Amino acid sequence: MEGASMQGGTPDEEQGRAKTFTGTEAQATTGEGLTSAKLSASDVRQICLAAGADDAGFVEIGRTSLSVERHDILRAYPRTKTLISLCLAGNRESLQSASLSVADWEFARTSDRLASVMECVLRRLNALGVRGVAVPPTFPMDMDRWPSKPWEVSHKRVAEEAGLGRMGLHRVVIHPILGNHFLLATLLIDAEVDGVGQPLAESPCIDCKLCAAVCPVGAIGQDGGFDFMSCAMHNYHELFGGVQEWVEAVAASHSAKGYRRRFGDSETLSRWQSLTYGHAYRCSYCMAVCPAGQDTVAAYRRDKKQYLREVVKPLQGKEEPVYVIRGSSAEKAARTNTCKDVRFVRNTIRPNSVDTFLDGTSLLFNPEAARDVRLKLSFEFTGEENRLATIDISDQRVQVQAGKTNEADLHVRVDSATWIGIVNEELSPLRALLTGKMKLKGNPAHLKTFKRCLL
Ligand code: B12
Repeated sequence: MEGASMQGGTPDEEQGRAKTFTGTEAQATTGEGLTSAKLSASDVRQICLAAGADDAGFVEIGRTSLSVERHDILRAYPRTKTLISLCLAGNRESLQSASLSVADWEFARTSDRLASVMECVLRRLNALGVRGVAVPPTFPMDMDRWPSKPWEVSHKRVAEEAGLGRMGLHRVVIHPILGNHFLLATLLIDAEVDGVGQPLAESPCIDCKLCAAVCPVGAIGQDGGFDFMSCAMHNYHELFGGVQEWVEAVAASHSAKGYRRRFGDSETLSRWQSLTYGHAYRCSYCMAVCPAGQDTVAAYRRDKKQYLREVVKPLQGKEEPVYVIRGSSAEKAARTNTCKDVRFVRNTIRPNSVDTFLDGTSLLFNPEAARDVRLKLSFEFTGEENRLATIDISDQRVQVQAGKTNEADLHVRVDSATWIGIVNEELSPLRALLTGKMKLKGNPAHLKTFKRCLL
């Protein structure tokens, strides 16, 4: 198919080939959608910029690198042919502020503005006969899918594929000009776009490692690893990282005094505020300090000491609670900064099936607890989910593989629902053994060791 411009361009082609619409012609087609025509990337980009976006890029639905996303994208909008990645900058200085309320308010306002941009772009495309949907920038997500990934589309992946930027060491997307102080969103539309983007050849990350240095829970590895749990437990403390624990603690408290032993007044009020005024992140320091991108890097390079003094030190020196799981690498990192008040939380990301248990094991693995552990477990799950799996722990790493092995330290044959009950501490392993729901070959103490290696 040939490309076509919305501003006139080539005349109509023979049936089945690309058709060119002027605004007026296209308006007449709004009900049906403009599924057989290609839009010009520069025209759609102009629409996005006019609607207020700072940049926009396009990816076709068939892109191989989107294969992990495709099922969810098509679930959200089955007629998707193109993904439009939109990026909207927040006010950099607000996002760098050591005041959580200033930074959080900026995130909330930027997210609202982004929603308006998406609405505006969709309306203009609708007028041209193009239909589509807007995927929320942040929340709401589809919590019915919890504990599997609840977000519909990974805006970072789409932005990278559209050529808007690349994820830096901190896994936040950096735009070569705007830096990283922006939010992303994705529109799914039913028309093809002529001139899709391609990933940038070079990363705008300047490898300064300030993001790793400022992270209060050590979630950003110097080698590019990212510790999802450490970040989520602290940063998302008022969100899915901590809300379940809070509700369960309220339910388990026998008195106001008992509740107050767990939660300070400021923590209760912080939750009220987050529930009332929109979710509050507890941290975005990695994004705050990132000097990459043409708009910011000059100031950093001009005077690194001043940049550190003005942008990095206020965040490192801020006295605040930092939420960590006891015995985790996050606790170890948080304790290196005496300005931070280490507060303990429990992991409440609980698997609800063998599949989510196996998928989640690497995220919930605690390398700190796995020092000196070398253990291979072979699982045969029976009942509702029939699965074979091998979990191998060595050198403070975990590997989960499909299939059994004869060389395991412990062989576990267990009813799948019973296993999930055991993992979530709702069923006793002893009872499972006595009732024959679980059978072990090898030293049963290995089960305890394995459990200890998970957060
Ligand atoms: C999940 C999520 C988080 C998680 C995980 C972060 C991450 N690195 O993926 C947590 C809670 C830690 C988080 C924190 C933050 N986030 Co966030 N987050 C998302 C979300 C919903 C999806 C991210 C994603 O695509 N992950 C998957 C892949 C692509 O990323 P990854 O780095 O390779 O994956 C890691 C984890 O996600 C995890 N993981 C991978 N798959 C799965 C599956 C499941 C089930 C789980 C639980 C985890 C998990 O393991 C990976 C390696 O450790 C997006 C919104 C969206 N719908 O896209 C916003 C988004 C990425 N977040 C954003 C922001 C701004 C933040 C914060 C600064 C906090 C804040 N104020 O909002 C911090 C920054 C932390 C950081 N350094 O990444 C922005 C980033 C904008 C940009 N310029 O890139 C986004 C795009 C929201 C938006 N609309 O703009 N976030």
